[in-house]
Amino acid sequence: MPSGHVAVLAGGVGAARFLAGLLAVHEPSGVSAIVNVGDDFTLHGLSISPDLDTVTYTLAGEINRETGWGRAGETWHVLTELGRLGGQDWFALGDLDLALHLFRTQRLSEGAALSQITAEVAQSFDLGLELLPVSDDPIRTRLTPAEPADATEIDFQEYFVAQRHGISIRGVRFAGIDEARPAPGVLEALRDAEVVIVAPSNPFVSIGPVVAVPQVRETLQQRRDSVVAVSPIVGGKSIKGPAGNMMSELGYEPNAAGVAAAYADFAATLVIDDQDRHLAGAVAAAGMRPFVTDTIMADPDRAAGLARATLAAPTALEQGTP
Ligand code: FO1
Repeated sequence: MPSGHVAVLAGGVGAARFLAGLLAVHEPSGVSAIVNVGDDFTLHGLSISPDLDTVTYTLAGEINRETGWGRAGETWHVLTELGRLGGQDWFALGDLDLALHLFRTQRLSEGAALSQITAEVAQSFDLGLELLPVSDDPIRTRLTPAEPADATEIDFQEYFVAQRHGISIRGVRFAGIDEARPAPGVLEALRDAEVVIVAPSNPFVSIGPVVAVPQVRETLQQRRDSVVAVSPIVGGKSIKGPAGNMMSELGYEPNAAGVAAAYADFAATLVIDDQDRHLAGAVAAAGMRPFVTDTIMADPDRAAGLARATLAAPTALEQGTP
């Protein structure tokens, strides 16, 4: 199993659980997590970075385990009062969580970069790993509803939270992506890591914005053989969130073979679940080497097992072990 540096491309809940497993089997100082910022938005004048915060709270042991986002032991005084006033309470910001948004917003107004603020927050929670937003520049995921035919784009959180990802979509765009630069440390981590892992996150709206940042995809393509992805789709469904439906809507097969088609140009190996063993041939036909194991992270031990298997996958495949 690789003992050198590991870089992980990450979205929200699934990636956070995977990273927690990875830190149980690998030295935290040898891990760089490169996190999606396409879900970021501004509400109540506050800068909110849901995926960075989900990773932070999960690794700090402070995550709300039922929702997978927000703080454990949270209180909701501000949100309740906001609702009473007739304010915007559709996006649930708890009292403890609000403190982080106040801190981030204030530091941004002072001119600090998101990567700097993220490092300060990670340090305050004693996370141990290098936590990086993929970019300090604003990237905003925007989706076009499938209906009506003249529907205009909506913001990611409008789709995900306000509409409960209950509508079909026909397009995804990352506003700001052409001007976005990789945050300091991102390309270095991607070039220098012994292995790059694509965490089990939504290929289109979590990993999509990360690999769309200029130079990121190209950097991965140059070292494709040591890039390993974990399929977030098991048995034709996403473990959490809308990835399965979104794949069909965007013209991909809603299974591990569809994930392989989305990643094959920059990742050589795809870790798929035992339940999807029958798809190994289709994954290979889509251009990735399948590695079959248990990918369900129902508890910390299984998340650690998945991290260990993922790290070992490229070598195991080269040595011919299934
Ligand atoms: N997701 C929801 O479904 N409803 C919410 O009210 C909500 C609030 C929220 C607050 C802070 C935070 O960091 C995340 C929050 N999320 C909420 C999750 C978040 O919108 C999504 O999980 C991600 O953007 C998708 O990865």
